[in-house]
Amino acid sequence: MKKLLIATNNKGKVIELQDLLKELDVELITPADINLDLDVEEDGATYSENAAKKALAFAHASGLVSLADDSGLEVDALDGAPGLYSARYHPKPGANDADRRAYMLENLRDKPRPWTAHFHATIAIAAPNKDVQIVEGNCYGEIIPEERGNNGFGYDPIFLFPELNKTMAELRMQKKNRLSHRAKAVMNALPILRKLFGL
Ligand code: ITT
Repeated sequence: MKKLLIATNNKGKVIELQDLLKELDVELITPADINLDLDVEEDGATYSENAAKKALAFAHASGLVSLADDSGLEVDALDGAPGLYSARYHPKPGANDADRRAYMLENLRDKPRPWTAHFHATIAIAAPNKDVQIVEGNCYGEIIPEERGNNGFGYDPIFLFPELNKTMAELRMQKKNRLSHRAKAVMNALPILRKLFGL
């Protein structure tokens, strides 16, 4: 059976990627499935560098074709921050998603609205004896000052799709998985994966 490792330690991403990749006729493996505990230092200057580094590290450690996602939220009023540093956007070590959302809102408080923003995802696919392949996706909306919804993860409760008047956290996963930055990146990744696996 053909196997693809979902090379992330973020549980929210794992759930979404399992759903987004389910139409592909391969067995989806998570790091937990193979007891792989790997923490890759994200010291690249770009999403692509970080995504490639993660995909390669997981591919080497597992011997499996590996798909990694490096993503972030870019807020125009914060000059594109936190961007590449979205997972680490808080001065306090050990901060969680809720702390990061509160910190973002604190930093935006005195800025004029709307606080336009977009999510970005870069996906890297690493396979033995092949160059790493990179694809991307974006999705556009705005940050709102109060949290809404319980679905998803990360910044979802404060990221609004104005045309739907719903936050990312108010959407069912199936809907998020039609609109999100990650969904768009996976759409671009599917032809590459089909070719790699000979499907
Ligand atoms: P891995 O590196 O193990 O994949 P990570 O959480 O460290 O997990 P990133 O370095 O790519 O992943 O950080 C991306 C951060 O951007 C993530 O932790 C969230 O804070 C935010 N983010 C990315 N996609 C998101 C989404 O769909 N919804 C909400 N927040 C998201």
